[in-house]
Amino acid sequence: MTDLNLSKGGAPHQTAKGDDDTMTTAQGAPVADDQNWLKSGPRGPSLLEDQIAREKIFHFDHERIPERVVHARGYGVHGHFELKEAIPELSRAKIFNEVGKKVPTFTRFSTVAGNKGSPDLARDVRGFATKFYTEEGNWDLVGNNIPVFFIQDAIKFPDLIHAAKPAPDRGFPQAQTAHDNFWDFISLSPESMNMVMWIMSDRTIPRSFRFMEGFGVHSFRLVNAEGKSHYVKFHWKPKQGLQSVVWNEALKVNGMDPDFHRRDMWDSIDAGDFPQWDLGIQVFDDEFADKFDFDILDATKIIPEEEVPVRIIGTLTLDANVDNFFAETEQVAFCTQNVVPGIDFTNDPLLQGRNFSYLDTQLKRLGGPNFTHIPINAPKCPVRHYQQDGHMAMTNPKGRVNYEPNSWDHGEGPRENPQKGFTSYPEPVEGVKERVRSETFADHYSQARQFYISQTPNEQDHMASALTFELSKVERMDIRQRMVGHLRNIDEGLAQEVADGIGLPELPEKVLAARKPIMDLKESPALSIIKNGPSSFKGRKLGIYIAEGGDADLVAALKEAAEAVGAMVAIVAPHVAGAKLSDGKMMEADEKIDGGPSVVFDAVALVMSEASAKKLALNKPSLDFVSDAFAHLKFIGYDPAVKPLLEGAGVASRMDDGFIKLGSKADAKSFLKSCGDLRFWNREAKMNG
Ligand code: HDE
Repeated sequence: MTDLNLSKGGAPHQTAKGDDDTMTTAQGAPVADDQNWLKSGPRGPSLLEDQIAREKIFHFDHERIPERVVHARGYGVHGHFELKEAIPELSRAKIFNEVGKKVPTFTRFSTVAGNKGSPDLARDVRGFATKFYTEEGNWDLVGNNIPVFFIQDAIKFPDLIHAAKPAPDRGFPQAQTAHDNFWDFISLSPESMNMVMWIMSDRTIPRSFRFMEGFGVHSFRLVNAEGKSHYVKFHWKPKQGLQSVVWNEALKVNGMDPDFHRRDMWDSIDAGDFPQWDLGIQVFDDEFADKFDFDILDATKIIPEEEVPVRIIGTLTLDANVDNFFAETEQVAFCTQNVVPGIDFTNDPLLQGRNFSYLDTQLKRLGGPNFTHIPINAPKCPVRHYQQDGHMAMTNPKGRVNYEPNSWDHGEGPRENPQKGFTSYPEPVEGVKERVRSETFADHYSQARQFYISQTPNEQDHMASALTFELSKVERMDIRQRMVGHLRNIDEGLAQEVADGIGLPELPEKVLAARKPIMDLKESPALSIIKNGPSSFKGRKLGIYIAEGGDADLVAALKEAAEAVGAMVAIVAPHVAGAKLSDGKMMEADEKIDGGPSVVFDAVALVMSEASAKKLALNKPSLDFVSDAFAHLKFIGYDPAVKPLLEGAGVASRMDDGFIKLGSKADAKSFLKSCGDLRFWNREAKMNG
């Protein structure tokens, strides 16, 4: 039964049951017919008079607002921050001093380069911006999933972004850096070399937003009640552990499910599996800053965690999806200048420029100065001031006084409060007015090398492949050569591998370094993803490919074992209606094989009869399911009956310890345990060799 009523002319009519569900115009007038424009007779011309249709179309015509100039594609989630350890000795901010109090938050994850409709798994930096609605006003920590940045001075940001985005003449490529303009700019900007190592690593192809770290990037200040300041770098550590995909998988995911990351976030929150991050701080003082090898104001440098440990002080839990994507995710306006008393800026020239840019861009994007009235941006503490009017003013100030000092409302109206109010840290400042880059920013290669040597061999291979892939898309030989010339300052082995990969007959000259690189910085294990993975399959997704005659007990055991470790399960079958298993019962599928490829799962299991496996060995999506899972180093659980499918996919003779035989339902548990390693990395060298 449908509740669809068709009128004489065939137009549908679903009528209201009462007042509560009566449709109205934006002015609140009840609407009698939402299917037909007012006409002069049934076949007559439409009448301009129809105020209801005109209002509806007018609003539709203006539905889009300018997309963000960078970070256009993003996904927002509500949550809360809970302080675990108070730090009054460091900061007077209440958010850092009331242990156990839950401060509401809104976090938006994003890619940087692509347009709003670009695929989620583009190789790109991810934004990780959090708005804390504290009782002392909003604090925005607008960070990335990479702790360093491309450039040292904000004045270069438009150039960087122009070079990364589609070329102005042809309007492509979309959401990728594998093109001449990007590498031209990068190869002419030695300061970006540390960031280049990070973006060519698997950090830029995360498996999920849930499995990424976040970083405030800049050195900020924490200031305590006595006015004493410490420097701080903010870190988000995912409790879920780190995980990325492999490049070939990313390419396929983008085709199969361009919404992969947002869907993953939505699904896990919807399922009650709330991702969490610990907030960590690296705290240091001027004495450390003076003796550190690099300038702490230079955003192209990290402070290794092994040198200044990350102290965990609280936890962010993301526990609610948005009600409305536009109202919340699209309209949220982060501004780096939003800080609360007890948190302050430093002179990092990138941060200083950002403090101008974010406020400025919101004016264009949201259309006026009152974007703080939009619910997602409005502080959740009292707001009192004499700012007024402007486009879309949503508050309704009363009375005759709109200035201060005044004689009307003393004792009631807002007045400055030297004790509670924000005071800037009185850092002494003097100097010659000049456009200059500090000499202390001149080291461009040392930390790039440190990042590279801190990776596992698999990760190093991925970096060489990524550089080779990207530079192979660069048409100009001089740009390719220049890049390899930079790599020689980082690691000769890497430079050689890339040079071979792109077919350079000989290694180009090293690019002249502004300062001699430090070649013996210690490895920092914290920089590797694989060294910081999870120890279980919790929060990951198992795809079970079933077909006619599959062992029903085994499927049930796999589901149970996966759920026991906190993993999600999806049943994939040749038809979405499912398959009849060995118990004669029909098991419904979540996905038809064409829409449920192995690339969207972290591990797969194959459960079907030999006859089904033979049949499916002729089916391309089924073969891809297996051969991709193999190529992407996934753990593959298999019922021995599926041999014909393994043979068809060309993996039967290449089976390794990443294949786990599911001889009986008892094997399900140990399979899920193995899956906790996420990928069978040993396979990779054999694949390439
Ligand atoms: Fe941004 N950046 N940025 N950025 N950025 C924007 O602000 C800018 C930088 C970051 O989910 C814009 O509201 C300049 C570093 C995130 O809404 C814009 C410079 C880091 C987001 C802007 C930087 C970031 C943005 C575009 C160089 C990591 C998305 C729309 C000085 C620490 C926030 C908007 C969201 C967005 C400017 C560099 C992170 C134009 C000038 C470094 C996560 O204002």
